[in-house]
Amino acid sequence: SSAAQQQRVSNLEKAGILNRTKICENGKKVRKNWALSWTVLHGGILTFHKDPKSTPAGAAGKTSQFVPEFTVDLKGANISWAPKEKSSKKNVLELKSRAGAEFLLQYDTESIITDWHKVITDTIRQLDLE
Ligand code: I3S
Repeated sequence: SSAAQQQRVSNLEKAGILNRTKICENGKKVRKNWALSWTVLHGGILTFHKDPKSTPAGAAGKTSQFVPEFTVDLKGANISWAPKEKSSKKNVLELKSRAGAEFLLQYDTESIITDWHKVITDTIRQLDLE
């Protein structure tokens, strides 16, 4: 992969709050557990941080929101709008990793989820060129 391509991937960065759940792990369905999560895209890796409410430290209102819970390597991943049967929520994206994990990403404000869709799509495309 060229330095120029790596540069283009590292320029694709974003962070914000998303509603997300894992739905599949190693190709096996897992129970949904929707949670609002601090979500960071950096260097072609998407990181979902822990729901602060899910930990004792979080209940105390402190730093657990910065503890990573899941990371997804976007190299070879796939993102699309989720079909209706995947969720009753609106504005749902489906992210599938090459390693066989699947996540749903959701946010009621359309512009927010649309921006994530675009930056994740652009990142996957750049990584495909490497
Ligand atoms: O795909 P499902 O099973 O209908 O997903 C719903 C469940 O995870 C539900 O929790 P329970 O497993 O306790 O029933 C959640 O509360 C719902 O939010 C899930 O569906 P949506 O349509 O919101 O993705």
